[in-house]
Amino acid sequence: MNKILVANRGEIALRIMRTIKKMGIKSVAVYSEADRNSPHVIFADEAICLGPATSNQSYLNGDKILAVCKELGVDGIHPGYGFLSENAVFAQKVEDAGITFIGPDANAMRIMGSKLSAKESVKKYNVPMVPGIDKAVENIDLALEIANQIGYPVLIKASAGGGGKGMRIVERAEEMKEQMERAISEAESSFGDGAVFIEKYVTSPRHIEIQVLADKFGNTVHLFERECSIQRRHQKVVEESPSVIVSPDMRKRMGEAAVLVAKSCNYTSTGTVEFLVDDKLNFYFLEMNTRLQVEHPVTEMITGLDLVEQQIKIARGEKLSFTQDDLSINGHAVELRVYAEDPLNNFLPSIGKLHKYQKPVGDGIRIDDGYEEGMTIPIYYDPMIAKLVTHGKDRTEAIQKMLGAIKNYKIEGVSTTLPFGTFVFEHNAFLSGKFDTHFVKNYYSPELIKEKQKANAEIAALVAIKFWMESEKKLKPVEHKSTSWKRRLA
Ligand code: MV4
Repeated sequence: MNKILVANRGEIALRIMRTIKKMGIKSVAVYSEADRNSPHVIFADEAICLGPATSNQSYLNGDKILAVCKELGVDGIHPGYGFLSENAVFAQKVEDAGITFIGPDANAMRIMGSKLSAKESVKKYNVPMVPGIDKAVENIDLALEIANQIGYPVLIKASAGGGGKGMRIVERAEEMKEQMERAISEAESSFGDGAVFIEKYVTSPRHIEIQVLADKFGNTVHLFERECSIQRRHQKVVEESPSVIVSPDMRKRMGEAAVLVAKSCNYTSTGTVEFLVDDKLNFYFLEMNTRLQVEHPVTEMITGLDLVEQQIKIARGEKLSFTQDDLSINGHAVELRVYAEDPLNNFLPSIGKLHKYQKPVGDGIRIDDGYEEGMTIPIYYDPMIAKLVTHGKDRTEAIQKMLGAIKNYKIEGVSTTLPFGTFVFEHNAFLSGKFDTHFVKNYYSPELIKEKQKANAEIAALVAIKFWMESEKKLKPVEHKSTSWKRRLA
């Protein structure tokens, strides 16, 4: 592979190109009119404008991207995350054009892209799944029968769904009809696929996922877990590895289950197998994400591997150079997603110019970002500014480094989730490890940050007064002199 096009923008495009450069391969950036001056465009060896800012006219325009590849002699495409990364039709077109798609093949993407076909694929293996039905349900009577068998509450899920869309909790039989109809119509309008199924609702789960890596020779390993329970509205905010609740034995069992999920669809490249974990530490396979994920840096920090480098090596037909037994966890890593959102105002997007943008530096601090001081956060895309990742010898050290790094991260011009990060990393539930996917809903209110900012402002005022009084003392001799000087004049 001599030239790779990165079909993405922002921090992930830049992060992928850094590895491409490190491997001595040429990089091609594509960009929209809104991203003309972005770091990923400047960093690339070549860059082509795809069109107007809206994603449909730029980063989602697969045919235009393929035309660019032909023109520039590109032989590999890295899709990053989001945009075209999990589009099986695009992956197939790329392969048909004789270009290497740096990711799994279209067939694995198709199977895992539908939750029902994912369940079907995994069924033959001994992978625990949430009690429920693995077929599309349309009939209310059948739905009621299933719910009676597994017991309320149940959850109706869209097969094509993602991000909780089309998901409905049903507490009692009387609610079934209405919730089924809503779920089906929401699935229909959001995904063009009205297929829904029913599962037992796990009320306070943790979200723990396993990173897998598979080459084209049937070698599949896992790179341990990431704890991703701290999220709001299905948007992850904090991730860490390892998870405090996962014992070596549980890690081994979850890892083996994840490898089986990958093998069930002949998976290649990096992928993530998501599990729900209940309060008794039972884990259940949820779905598989067939892309490089946003939170992959925490896994890189604890394994020492470069996941993009691994993806490229696998794509060009190399065997994994290590086995499961060669892998181990080194220390602990935590990640905070820094969004241009206002945690004091319901996390509303806070678009605008980065008047000040100064990053913390230090041992064990990694920042993946795609902006520089003076740049404007465009309204057209995800409002994530950066990922702040810290690594320490243990969890306490990683968290301490994170709190210090947040303090030294100076962003002005837009509101960010940095103060929310401080809230999480200082919170007792987080520190003790006793939290689940309801953390934000259960513990967070903007008042808690406001009160703290007020207290900090009061401390700052007191410190200022103290300094003022001290400087007054020091000034006194000067005053005295000036008085005598005046007296002398007189
Ligand atoms: C669940 C669940 C409880 N029980 N399934 C949400 C998005 C989708 N990927 C899966 N999700 C869930 N599935 C059963 N049977 C709770 C959630 C869920 C959730 C999962 C992971 C991370 C955050 C979440 C927030 C709310 C609900």
